[in-house]
Amino acid sequence: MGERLADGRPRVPPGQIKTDKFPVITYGPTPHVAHEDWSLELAGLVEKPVAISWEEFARLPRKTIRADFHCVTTWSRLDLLWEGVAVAEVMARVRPRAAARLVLAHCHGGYTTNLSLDDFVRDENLFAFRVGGADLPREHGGPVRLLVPRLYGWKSAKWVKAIEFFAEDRLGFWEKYGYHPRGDPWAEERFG
Ligand SMILES: Nc1nc2c(c(=O)[nH]1)N[C@H]1C(S)=C(S)[C@@H](COP(=O)(O)O)O[C@H]1N2
Ligand SMILES: [Mo]
Repeated sequence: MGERLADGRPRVPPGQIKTDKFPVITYGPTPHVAHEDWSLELAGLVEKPVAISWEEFARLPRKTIRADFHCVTTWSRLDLLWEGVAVAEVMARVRPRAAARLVLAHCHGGYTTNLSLDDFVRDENLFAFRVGGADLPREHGGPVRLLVPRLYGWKSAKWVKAIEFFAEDRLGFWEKYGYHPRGDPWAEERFG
């Protein structure tokens, strides 16, 4: 009876409970990042590092997606409407070296999370700056956060400021504390 996704996966992953709220889950204080102080750096194993200022970023083509958000603490918020710049659009501005296999997303405040290159470049992924028709609230990662709806919420790095490309495995903040390196909600990859 539960709703299913196009590929047959249950819409709500195992062990998750639907909520109508959008809880805030942040480790540590909420950083203040003004738009004019925000930029996105693409660095590490790339042919040429780049930094995209807010001004440039705001002129890139935008995309809106409807997505469900699954936190490993077992809440799932369905049907959030996000607006941002597709990861693919940002990736058109940088050439990772052939050896690059994964990225580490770096955030204001020091949080990090790792993603395989394949998980990072998924079609639906955004550098999001609006949610539910309004500017992304600061507590939800404004001015800009990464959105990776296919994986648990801890991969959706708030106040993202840099993407660093690597050849060998690197672990982010929660992954070092024992969270699963990938975090697929349908495989219940909660802990590593
Ligand atoms: N910079 C940063 N990003 C973060 C976190 C954090 O503590 N700091 N928490 C993660 C976790 S565990 C989750 S579930 C989601 C929660 O996003 P929300 O607060 O917008 O619901 O953000 C993720 N991104
Ligand atoms: Mo989370």
